[in-house]
Amino acid sequence: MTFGDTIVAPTTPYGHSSVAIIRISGSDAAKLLSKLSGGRNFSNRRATLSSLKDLDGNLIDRCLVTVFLGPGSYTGEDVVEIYSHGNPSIVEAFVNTICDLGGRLAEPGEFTRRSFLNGKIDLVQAEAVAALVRSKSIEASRSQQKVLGGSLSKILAALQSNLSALLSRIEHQLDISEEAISLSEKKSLSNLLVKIMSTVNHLKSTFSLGRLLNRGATVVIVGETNVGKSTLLNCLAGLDRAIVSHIPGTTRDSIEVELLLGGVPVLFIDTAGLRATQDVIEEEGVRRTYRHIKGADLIVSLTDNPDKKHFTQTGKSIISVLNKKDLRKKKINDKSIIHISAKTNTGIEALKNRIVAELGINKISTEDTYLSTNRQYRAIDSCGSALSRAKTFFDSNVLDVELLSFEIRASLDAIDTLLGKTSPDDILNRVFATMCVGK
Ligand SMILES: Nc1nc2c(ncn2[C@@H]2O[C@H](COP(=O)(O)OP(=O)(O)OP(=O)(O)O)[C@@H](O)[C@H]2O)c(=O)[nH]1
Ligand SMILES: [Mg+2]
Repeated sequence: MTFGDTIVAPTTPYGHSSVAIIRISGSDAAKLLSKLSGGRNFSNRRATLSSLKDLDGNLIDRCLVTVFLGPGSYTGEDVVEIYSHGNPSIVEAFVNTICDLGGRLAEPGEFTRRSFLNGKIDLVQAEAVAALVRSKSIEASRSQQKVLGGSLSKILAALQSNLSALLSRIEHQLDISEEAISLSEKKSLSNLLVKIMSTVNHLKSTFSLGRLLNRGATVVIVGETNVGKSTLLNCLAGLDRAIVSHIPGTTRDSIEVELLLGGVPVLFIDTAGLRATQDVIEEEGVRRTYRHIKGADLIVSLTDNPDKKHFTQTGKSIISVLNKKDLRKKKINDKSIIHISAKTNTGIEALKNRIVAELGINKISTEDTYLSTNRQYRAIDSCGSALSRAKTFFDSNVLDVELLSFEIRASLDAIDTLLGKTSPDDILNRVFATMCVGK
């Protein structure tokens, strides 16, 4: 399949670098290269040093070029990659000349979109390409590599095959007669449905870890003024990020630092200390603290005195931490509280371990396959809902085979949407628009 026009875009970011890559894809890609190189022939998949010139015959760059003939290319069409010197003027001259010769500047994600439309990858693999480029840790990128390699597609294909087998057995019953369904067949169909439901439920449950790995988590440090929140943030970050002082109410604006814990980007937010105040700026700071608490995945509640109460809020995970251990001689035997000294860097590893456990980061394995986008989660959720409705038919006295068949079809449709087989254009646009130009 080809899309009529030939697209071009730099695939490397704008700026000065040792090498920049310009990618061309489409039926005219090889022809355009031939014009740039003065009619030279290029072998498939062989990097060739070549002098490439503009329409006036002026040299743009002497650089490597590789041709990937379709369908064995990224997009499935003829693709040319030019590895030029990494200078924006050179890149611009290439893109302009190629457009003058009949190419068109690619839209964001258009190369990957062509790959999808040519059946080289499905939609979950296309999403993995976008996530791979955005991932903030090697663990997250490994996990997306697995999906790009087809791990999620394989699970979905097995699910489709089991659902299709179930559907054909149900429709066979429809062909015979509704009353004719035997008890043993009913039981066998119900068992198969339950088995499929457990796969779907498991897949659905992977989203929380997939989201954590790919999007990260937010930890908010909360407590009264002067307990050492900013000192703790600096200690965790290993740098002098927030102002620390003995004056209560030092921090007003929230201060954020992102750290990688077990491959997960964790955003730590140091907040204004909680207290009643007449100072309007500090009051705004406290308001912001409560706003951050609302959006937090986890709260680190800090005090500096064992007699003071910890911050509590229902519906939020909270780790209680007692700071300034260096100032206390008496040992405190409360195991539910983590004792630290942010000033002397004591107990910080234990606190990090607790944060890792509380967020579930220690449950992440790059061997596992996770759902990682809202779109994937919603599709699997609607597949599971259709199957749950189907299950209620088995639980009733009279099995309505027609309605049962309708729900199984609905669950299959949800998987088709997930793989992009029946996804409307606006969904495709949303998936590919998140990518960079040149991807
Ligand atoms: N001895 C000791 N002092 C600490 C420790 N942690 C913080 N401090 C001191 O406590 C004071 C307050 O520290 P901050 O980190 O500014 O406290 P805060 O909770 O951010 O205070 P606000 O911004 O006012 O809400 C400073 O003088 C710190 O040096 C600790 O572990 N041991
Ligand atoms: Mg502070």
